[in-house]
Parts: sequence; structure tokens; C-alpha cells
Amino acid sequence: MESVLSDRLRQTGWGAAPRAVRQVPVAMKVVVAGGFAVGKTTFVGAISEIDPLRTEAQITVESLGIDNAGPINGKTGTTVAMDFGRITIGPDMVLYLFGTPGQDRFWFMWDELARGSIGGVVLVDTRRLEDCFPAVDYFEALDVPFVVACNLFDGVATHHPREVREALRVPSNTPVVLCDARRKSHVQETLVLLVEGALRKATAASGRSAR
Ligand SMILES: Nc1nc2c(ncn2[C@@H]2O[C@H](COP(=O)(O)OP(=O)(O)OP(=O)(O)O)[C@@H](O)[C@H]2O)c(=O)[nH]1
Ligand SMILES: [Mg+2]
Repeated sequence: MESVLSDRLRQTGWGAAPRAVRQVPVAMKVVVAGGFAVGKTTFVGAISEIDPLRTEAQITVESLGIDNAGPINGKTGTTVAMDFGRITIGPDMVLYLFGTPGQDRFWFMWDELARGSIGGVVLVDTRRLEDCFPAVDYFEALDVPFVVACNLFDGVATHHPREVREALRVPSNTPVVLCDARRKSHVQETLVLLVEGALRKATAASGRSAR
């Protein structure tokens, strides 16, 4: 993560900025959101360098007809509070990942998890696109950068990212990418895009306040 991220930041010219202008927080918090069973816990677990903290509860028969995991069979647990993971990016930079619970009855947790975050990842199961609308709306309302990551269930892209972008009508500066949440390299690339977006936004804001 460290080398990929620092290489990419150099390409964007970020490394050339004077330290005083960078205002990079020592700890960056990222929220991983999306609908029920879109792979949020899997995403955090694929990259966290510590054993991720998970708050999974057993799915019971009472939730049948309430929690719709769509075509995903065999899901036995669901996040009821959050997932937590950590990635060290450099000697003075750490990324903390917070995965949200996916079921709408736990949405009250989102504000707590999002407080102080640099932005978010919206994981999407393109077979249930509408399930990600609340997460997209949430980050747009917060006005923080986010990346839409279409989870490649069964390694298959059912829709082109361009189609997903059109369907979600996300702003043109919001990346829409394909991402297998089980693969560390995919998760890493998604997070690099998010951090780049957050840094661009911070640079633009510091430029405005300097004027
Ligand atoms: N084939 C495939 N399966 C995946 C992928 N990502 C997640 N899964 C599976 O999909 C199921 C749901 O994944 P989770 O990571 O629990 O999803 P979640 O979004 O955290 O679910 P909730 O917390 O209940 O909302 C699990 O059985 C995963 O093993 C993927 O990229 N491909
Ligand atoms: Mg989960």
C-alpha cells in the first residue's frame, strides 16, 4: 500500500507540494458503505493489516423477508455495528477503515462512523443497484469524496462502470470502478483513488482559503 500510494501521489504532483500546504492528517478515516451483503466486511478484511474487528451477528429465520441478500446464498452473519481495519501507508500516515452495517435499521450508526472521515467507498452489487442509493445520497449530502466500487461477485462484471455511473448519476469527478472485494490489489486501487480525491479536495480548499 505504501509504495503504490506514494507513487500515485507523486504522479498527481502531491509530493511536490510544500508540507505546510499538504495538511495531510496523520490518521485518515475511510467509511466503507453500501447496501446489505454487498461485501463491506469482505472489503475491509481483504486489506487490513490487523485482524479486523467485526461485529457480526448470526442471521436468523426472523430476518427472512426483511434482509435481502439477493442472489447471495449461504450468508450466515451480518454486521450490526461496524467493521474496523487499519492500513499503514507510511511512517506518519495510517488509514483506518470503518465498514458500516448494511441493514437500514442500523443506519443510525452511519453518522458516528462518518464523523471526521476523509470520504467513503460505496460498494455496489450491480444485481441490486438500488440498494446503494442511500449510501451515494449520504456521501453526496456530506459533500465528501467517494468512490463507487462495483463488487465483482463470482468474478463477473454484470455492468460496465459507465452504465453504473449513468444509473447513479454520480458527479463526473467521482470514480466508478470494478472491484473484487476479496482481492487486496483491487481494494488497494480503490482506496488509492479515494485518497487521491480527498487530497485533491484538500488542496483546492487550502488554495481557496489562501486567496
Ligand atoms: N463471489 C464473491 N463473493 C463475495 C465477494 N465479496 C463478498 N462476497 C461474499 O458475499 C457475502 C457477503 O459479504 P459481506 O462481506 O459479509 O457483506 P457485507 O456488506 O459486510 O454484509 P452486511 O454487513 O450483512 O451488510 C459473503 O458470503 C462473502 O463471502 C466477491 O467479491 N465475490
Ligand atoms: Mg458486514
